[in-house]
Amino acid sequence: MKLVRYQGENEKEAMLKVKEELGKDALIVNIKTIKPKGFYKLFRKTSIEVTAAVDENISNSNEKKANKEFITNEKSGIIEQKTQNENLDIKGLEKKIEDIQSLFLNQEHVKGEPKSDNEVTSNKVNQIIKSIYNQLLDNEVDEAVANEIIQELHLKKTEDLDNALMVAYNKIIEILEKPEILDEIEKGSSKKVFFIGPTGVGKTTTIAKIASHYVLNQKKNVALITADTYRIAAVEQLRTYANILCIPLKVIYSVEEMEEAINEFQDKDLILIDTAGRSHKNEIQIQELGHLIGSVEDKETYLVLSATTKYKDLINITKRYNHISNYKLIFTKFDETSCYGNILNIKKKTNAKLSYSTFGQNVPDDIKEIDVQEIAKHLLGGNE
Ligand SMILES: Nc1nc2c(ncn2[C@@H]2O[C@H](COP(=O)(O)OP(=O)(O)OP(=O)(O)O)[C@@H](O)[C@H]2O)c(=O)[nH]1
Ligand SMILES: [Mg+2]
Repeated sequence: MKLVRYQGENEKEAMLKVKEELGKDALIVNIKTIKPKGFYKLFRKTSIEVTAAVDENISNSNEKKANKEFITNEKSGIIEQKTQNENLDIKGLEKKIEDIQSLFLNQEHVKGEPKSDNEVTSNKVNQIIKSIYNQLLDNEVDEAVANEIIQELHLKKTEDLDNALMVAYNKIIEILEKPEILDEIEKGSSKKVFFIGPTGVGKTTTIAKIASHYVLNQKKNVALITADTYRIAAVEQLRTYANILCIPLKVIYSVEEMEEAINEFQDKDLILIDTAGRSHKNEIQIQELGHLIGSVEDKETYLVLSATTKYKDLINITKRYNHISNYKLIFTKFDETSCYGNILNIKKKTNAKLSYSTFGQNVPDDIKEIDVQEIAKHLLGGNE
């Protein structure tokens, strides 16, 4: 009886290998989950290891399949096949193990080639760079941004994967910058905050979450204004939240009414202004919005985007809003995606500060300051 171990991304894949190589006579003796360890875990997914026992006589009768045994490498999770009649030359074996260790760096889905510098870089450094680059592309980081990140690795030329990951991690944190959210609101400061963005991204829900926080936790005087008069339901949606929180709501139809509403709320601590979702394809609507925002002095503006929107669309949306100066970015619907590349891409493209992330429909709980460390880790393969 001989014990052989196989690894796969999931149980099905590992079992398939057992079946293919050992046939139906193999007896499964153990199935375990292999969790990646150390900083390497940023890079590797959990895998499944199946240990199978097979009768050597039976397996030897199956010529091609049975004359193979498998050695696995804990670190790489890659399975190397070795024929039994190969002699156990120690040097050859050591070389093989080295090869296996470096193999994990050659990911299966090579999407593109990272730009390399002109200087001679060792093979190992190149492998590390390539694997980080591919990891970033897997998370939908734009090629130009991924190249900027790995540029740092070319400079550092580190042959240590942990170090390389730290360098990439720090570079991502540097690009994402420290987020800025509505912080302490001074009493009576009548801070005016606009929420703009495409239809259905979660502007009104986000306003409700922020209003709830300041009313319930910070005991501030909050007022709401809505310029979203395109849909009756939109006004009613905000009125419902205003009623629950016992705060005033003004519906405005023009720039003049906006001025009046702001005057009326000048004793408030915080005035949150909802706007109608604008299609980025409708330039006139967006110009009107710009006009409305321009009519209010001393305001903050948040462009609300969904983390689930395609990169191309996000680029077009932000292009449309680029005449609205100094906005910060809120990303909604984090709960509906596991690809965070666009957060980095859009941060880089707009150079706007990041602020909140929302991750569900629950008011007021599903909102927090965007966690840049979490995003950086995720982009490098952690938390998968
Ligand atoms: N899964 C998820 N859904 C969200 C989140 N934020 C908002 N939503 C949902 O998205 C839908 C649209 O939300 P709204 O707040 O009405 O979006 P809006 O941007 O105000 O939409 P318009 O006013 O039509 O432009 C609602 O069903 C919300 O419950 C979030 O973080 N995650
Ligand atoms: Mg709305």
